[in-house]
Amino acid sequence: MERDPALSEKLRGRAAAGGVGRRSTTSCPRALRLLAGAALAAVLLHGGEAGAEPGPVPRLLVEDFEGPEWHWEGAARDDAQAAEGNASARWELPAQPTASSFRVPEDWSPFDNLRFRARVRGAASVEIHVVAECDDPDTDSRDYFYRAVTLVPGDWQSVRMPLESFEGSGQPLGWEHVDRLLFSTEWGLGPTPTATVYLDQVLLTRDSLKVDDEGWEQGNQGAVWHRAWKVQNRASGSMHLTATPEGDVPAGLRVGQVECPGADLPPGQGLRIRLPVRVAGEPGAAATRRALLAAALSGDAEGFSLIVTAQPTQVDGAETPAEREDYRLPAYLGSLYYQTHRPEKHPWVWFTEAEKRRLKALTDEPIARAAWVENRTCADNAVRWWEQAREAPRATPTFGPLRLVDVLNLAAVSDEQPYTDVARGLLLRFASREDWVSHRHKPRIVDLTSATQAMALGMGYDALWDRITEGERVWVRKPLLEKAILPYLTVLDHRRFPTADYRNNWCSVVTANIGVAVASLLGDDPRAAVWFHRVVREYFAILDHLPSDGGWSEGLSYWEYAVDSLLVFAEVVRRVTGGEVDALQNPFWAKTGDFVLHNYLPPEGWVNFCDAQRAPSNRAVLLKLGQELHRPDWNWLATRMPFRGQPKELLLWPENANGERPSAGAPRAAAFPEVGWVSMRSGWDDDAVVLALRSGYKDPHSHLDLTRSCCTPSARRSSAICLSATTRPATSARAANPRSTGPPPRGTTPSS
Ligand SMILES: [Ca+2]
Ligand SMILES: [Ca+2]
Repeated sequence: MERDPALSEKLRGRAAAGGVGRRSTTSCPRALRLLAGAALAAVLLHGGEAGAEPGPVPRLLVEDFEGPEWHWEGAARDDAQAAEGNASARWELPAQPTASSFRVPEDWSPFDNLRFRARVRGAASVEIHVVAECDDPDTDSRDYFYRAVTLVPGDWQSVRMPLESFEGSGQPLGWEHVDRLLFSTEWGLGPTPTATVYLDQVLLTRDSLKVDDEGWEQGNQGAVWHRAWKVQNRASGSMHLTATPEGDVPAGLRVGQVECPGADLPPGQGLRIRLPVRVAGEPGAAATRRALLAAALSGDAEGFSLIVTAQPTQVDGAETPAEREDYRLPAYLGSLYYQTHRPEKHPWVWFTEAEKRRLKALTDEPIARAAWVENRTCADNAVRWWEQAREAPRATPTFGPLRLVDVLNLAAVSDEQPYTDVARGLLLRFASREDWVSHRHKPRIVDLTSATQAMALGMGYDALWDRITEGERVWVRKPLLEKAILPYLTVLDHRRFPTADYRNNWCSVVTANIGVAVASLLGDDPRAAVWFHRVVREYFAILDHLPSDGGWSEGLSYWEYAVDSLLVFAEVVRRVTGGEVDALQNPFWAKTGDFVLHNYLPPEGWVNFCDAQRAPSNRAVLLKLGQELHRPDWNWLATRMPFRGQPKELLLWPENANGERPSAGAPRAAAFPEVGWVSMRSGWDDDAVVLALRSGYKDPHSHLDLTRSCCTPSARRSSAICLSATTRPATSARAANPRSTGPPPRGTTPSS
């Protein structure tokens, strides 16, 4: 490989004092997230079950509570109440915490929904878990899918639960092997009210319609856009469709008449539903752009949907009344901003010409030297692997996908053609990986590993777009969609973990990394603007739910892991929108660097109430925050941290990284009340004494013991006393989080 000797000198060689640390042998996944437009987001409730007669849609009766032989534990047959037939199950709360049966159909996989009827006699709503056990006898505990649902007092209600909205716990064998059905008030749902719950008519059903969101298409007249969906009839009979708008249209946008061919849709046939949307102003005008931006950032933009109603066409002589089905198709109208504002050509996020100049300038920064040396080492290891594996098409890389970013960095600053060639080869190899989700995180369908892979591939796809053929682009896009973006959107649709668990590092890492991948597809896929809009909204929801005091309950290590990903995506959003959307204006950023600063134990130690042995070590995070928030004391801290991070840090490295030690008059104490954490110090010199206290909610990454104090081993001269106390977790914090009702997610360490 031909090399520029001067550059090589800068990028390799011996580390400067305090420079090169050891790179961990495990790669540190950074997740990405994307949103997909699974349109069947909502759990729709409506009455009028048609009974046990086979209707036009495949369905299977699980239980009608009519049979002579009773096999339910925890519930009794009731002949006075019935939603269908003559009997139901009577479940007395709180005396019987669960009602369950082993006599259920085994294979649920052909169906989309579990449905049942329920009636609550009592003063308050009852929150229950519905659990489908599919136990693997080779694992110690029971393995199952579960989901919470709230039943309200009053008349019989119908509950429809999409099977894809269920979370897995343990290693469930799959929907083909269900062996038990439970209704339960246990697993962290809070106090169970006194109530009688009647259950009846438990069914497995299939959706008649398959709905695919097709995103945005531009109309003939330039100013008109169409939101489009494709709908297919999977039922055995014809369906009559109508589409009705529901909800408010964001200010500045106008919607026209829904185009939904009203004719009967024969079985197996599909049609497109289109919603014309235009901006109420001059296309391209500044006011129009502002209106679109406001729609993208306003919560109102989420309110508008189409309700598609499918009515089976009555068959002559049929005795069973045809049953109507409703489908909610969220329009996400605010996404029009990203559709009309997408960049013109690749690369538009990373490794643009301006970005290459920044990276090249960074090779002269002494403080970045260790990162470059590490980058060169990692990239050259990848090149060596590639040279051996090039002729073995089935060989998949023995290292993590972030190595692709290392190679791209080198390609950007060195102009050495082999790095570009190897990056292209790695991009295609990583795309062909069979499993994107780590084995130990299954049955999750998105995890830190898959999101990190999506981010790296998204960066590579954007950077190498004009170096690969359209066939190769499809080769990358397809798994990127099917193995990362669409699963993430399914999880987001149903608010499954990690989405909405805002203070868990998974939520930040997965959302931000999927977002990077989606950004790379803007302009290449008509759905990407919708996905990007949804990721950005989830991203801002995360920022709004993080502690306003800047603390992080999971401690410094997870703070760094999550904040790194959040910062990278903030930069992506800036670049995609030309700076019009700037997440760094969010108040979360104003104080969060202080969380690290005030827990610094000079010269190289940290106050530690959590698993945080290696952290913090990513200097770029603090440097970026210091520059953006005008905090030279954060920059100063960054320069004192040993480099143990990833070369990926270089993506965030700011141009001006000058730091200043906190002045003598600077605050020497900081409180982070939302995470129950206080740190005080005698000063900012290396012989400072630090006293830190922690109390309150104990999350899975904390290490607190009641009434026990611990001394963090002092690094050389300074010393710290850390005191902690625990309290029971707040009930509300658990009740708000369906994930915490099952076992905690496994493998949440940053080095997964
Ligand atoms: Ca019944
Ligand atoms: Ca088991």
